[in-house]
Amino acid sequence: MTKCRCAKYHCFCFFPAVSPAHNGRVCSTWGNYHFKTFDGDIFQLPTTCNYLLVSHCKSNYEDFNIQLRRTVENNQPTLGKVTMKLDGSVIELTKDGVSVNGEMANLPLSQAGILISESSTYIKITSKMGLVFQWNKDDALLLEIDEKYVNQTCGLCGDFNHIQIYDEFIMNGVKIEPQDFGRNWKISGPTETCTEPTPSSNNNCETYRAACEDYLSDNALASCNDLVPINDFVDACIQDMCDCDESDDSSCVCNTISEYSRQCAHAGGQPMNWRRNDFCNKKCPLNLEYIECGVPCADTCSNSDQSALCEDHCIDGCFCPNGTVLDDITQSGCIPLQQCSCTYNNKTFAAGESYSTNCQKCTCSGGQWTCIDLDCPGRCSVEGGSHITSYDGLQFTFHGDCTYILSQNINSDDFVVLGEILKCGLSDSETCLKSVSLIIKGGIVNSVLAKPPETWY
Ligand SMILES: [Ca+2]
Repeated sequence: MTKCRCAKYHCFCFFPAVSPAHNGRVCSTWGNYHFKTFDGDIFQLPTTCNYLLVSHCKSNYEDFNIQLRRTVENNQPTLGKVTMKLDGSVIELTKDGVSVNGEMANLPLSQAGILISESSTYIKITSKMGLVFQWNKDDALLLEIDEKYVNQTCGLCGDFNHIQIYDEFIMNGVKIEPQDFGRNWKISGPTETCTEPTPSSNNNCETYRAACEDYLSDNALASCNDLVPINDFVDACIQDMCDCDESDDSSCVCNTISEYSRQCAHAGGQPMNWRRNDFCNKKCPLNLEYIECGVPCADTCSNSDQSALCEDHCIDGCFCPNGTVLDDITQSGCIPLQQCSCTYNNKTFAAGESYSTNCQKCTCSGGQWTCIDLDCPGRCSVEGGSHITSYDGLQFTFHGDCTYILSQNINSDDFVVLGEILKCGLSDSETCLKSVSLIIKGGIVNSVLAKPPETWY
């Protein structure tokens, strides 16, 4: 998505960097028990058992190990629990929240090389080892790993050797069915009960092919069709419609089209809004809009240039309409930047309001303070012959025995104030300000014998 800001006669547009295609490093699972391996195979594994999604298995040290389990809620499969071991930390994700090493985490959280953040749509976990995990808090998760792990992974995401089918669904020349492939990566406790996959018995699924092809080659996804072939997603869509218990079959294909749209973004594409009011509609709070391809680093009142610096590819979620930013100060939804409030000393000021300090007056404009300098008298003092307070309020004691510059203009000879601080008692710690001289433009205009008082301002 391109964002433009326009002045009277010209516009300045931001083109968020589109990262190059990296589908080959992405493993995902979504909706009706669908999985896509790093190497691009798409298969279905309808089970609620615990599975190894991916681990770093061909090395002495296991950098990561991710397990997941589906549950069925309201007759729909969803991701119930994901457990990740990332370089020594244990992260558990459920719909109740995220825990790290057994403690519930407040997001965003950054520790031990792991950053966990949350947007309107996704919980995102980034590990400096080269792993990015995103979960849509519902049915879909997506994992992207660095090329350095090529041919070093095990689990339902496959071996990441960049060769489809081998050695996932053909091993040593023998064809392997998805449920047998899945069984290799099942990790379930001895006492647990979970449903096992059974091959689909429905034979009339092909009747849905035309509808699925239509959904996936919708005009809004036209730019994606060249980047991500629809064939495998058509097959997943057919399974979705075939298994659908809803009165309206089309409501069962939303997750697969969402996944196609995400894969398109990972391939460097920009899916347009394919959802309609009566088809896979998603609601957003306040006046945010659901957009298929929005800049993930959204501009806000307190940080209005984030999107221009964003290097991540677009994601789906709730975003502010063009020309507005998210009001993260008074939480009023999306507003034009010019209407943004500002904060100072934990107080909120509306656009146009101002505050003044001794030396400046600041006015809230577009979420930022615009300040002008005011004439402000500075004051320093020497008291009791040795107690000095600087212009900035620093107090110290100084026992001198000479003439000192008390203050002068650094860059010009506009003025110099000299003070003669001398011993005036029996001990070294008794000093008096004997005289003060004010020199303006190089000439002594006043020389004062300071007795009494022994105080000068
Ligand atoms: Ca492979």
